[in-house]
Amino acid sequence: MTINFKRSDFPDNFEFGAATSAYQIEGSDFGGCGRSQWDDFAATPGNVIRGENGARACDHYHQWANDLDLIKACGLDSYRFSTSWARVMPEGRGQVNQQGLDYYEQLVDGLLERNIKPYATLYHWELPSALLDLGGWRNPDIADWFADFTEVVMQRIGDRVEAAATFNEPWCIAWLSHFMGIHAPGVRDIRAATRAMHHVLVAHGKSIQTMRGLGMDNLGVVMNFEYAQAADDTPESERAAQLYDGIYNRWFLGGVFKQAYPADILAEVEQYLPFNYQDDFPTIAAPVDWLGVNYYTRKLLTDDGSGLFPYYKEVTGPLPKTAMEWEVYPQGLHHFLTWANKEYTNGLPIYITENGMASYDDVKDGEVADDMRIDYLNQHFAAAKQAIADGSPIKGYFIWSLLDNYEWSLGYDKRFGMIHVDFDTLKRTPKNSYLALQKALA
Ligand code: IFM
Repeated sequence: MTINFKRSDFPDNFEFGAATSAYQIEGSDFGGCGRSQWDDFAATPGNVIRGENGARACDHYHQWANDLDLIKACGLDSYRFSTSWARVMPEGRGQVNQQGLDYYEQLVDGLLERNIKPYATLYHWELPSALLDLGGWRNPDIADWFADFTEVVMQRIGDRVEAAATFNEPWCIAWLSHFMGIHAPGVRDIRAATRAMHHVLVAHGKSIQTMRGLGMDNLGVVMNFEYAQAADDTPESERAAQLYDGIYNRWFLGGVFKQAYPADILAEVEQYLPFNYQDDFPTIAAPVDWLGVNYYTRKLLTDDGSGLFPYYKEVTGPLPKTAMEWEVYPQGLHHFLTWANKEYTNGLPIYITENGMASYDDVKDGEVADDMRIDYLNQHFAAAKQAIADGSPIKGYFIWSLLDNYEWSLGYDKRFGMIHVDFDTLKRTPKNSYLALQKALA
């Protein structure tokens, strides 16, 4: 099976890239990295499959040069990585681990030497445990702690990154982790979730202001989106889909681009927000230069019968599914790329900062035949191409992920990489999707 798009199908200077995150690949046991909420969450029985953690992960901390060579050999233009707060500031505040900064500096320089553009994301979920002790995302002071972390990192690498994002997926940081309890810190509490939904945006704004103060530009934020559809035509299911959409897709965009939270969600959660939360909107809406869109799937929703907000539950859909049990629905990507531009970003550059799929790949005779991934990428690149034709300023596409890696509470089984990683030997084997992309980009 082949990749059926070419560079010339996309505008000049369109960035073809791959993405990863620190905790999922680096190995948190190395280089003076501090403990993070994910180390503690994984050490608590029942949270993560087989109690797996990111202590070694892909050992990228030691194998980064080889991994960057693989990015180069694929013909990619850019690489999206994240910086671990716990690696750079093991206690979250105060003392800086110089080894951690040296590590990110050599990574950025290694990319530039290979003519690959570095796209940095400051936070992809490894909150230092010491800050969780202080309430983590529930504590309003976290916005200033995060601004300090931003300054420490960007004073070192800010002059050399092509672009920087504050957060990866505020919905996951707040809702998935503080309402659903599926990700660290595993809290299930509406007040905690609502406060986290607000504080993460204040932290975003302060981080943007900090980077501007350092003279940086090309700054953005990476949000995730899921296409929400009613499972049937009852008003209850329509309401379920609307509320899912509001929490997932409209809350964070609303804060950053409209200085307002969506009225339907606010009506339910305003009581949990901090007093005078509106005063934070000018900070939250500090101007950004681009939006990152992470997209994977759609969800079908219906009423959960609980009588409690958010009143919804998911229903299994009929479409083909990936190993995550996520339906393949490329129309959703086209929707978000056009809708976000029209309703929120009004012509600002948009990057697809994550898209890809998990499968149960294995190596047979040196080959990993991941046809479904090639097909998935063909369908989603076609959706992006259509969004460009429809007038959206889509500037690049980062495939999730470069390497098989730690899929959080699902451990190491769900393989998202274009490169297979044997988690015993750490051997890397480019899958057929990598080889097909290499050919298409040549
Ligand atoms: O692996 C994650 C990543 O950390 C954030 N976005 C979704 C990916 C797949 O679940």
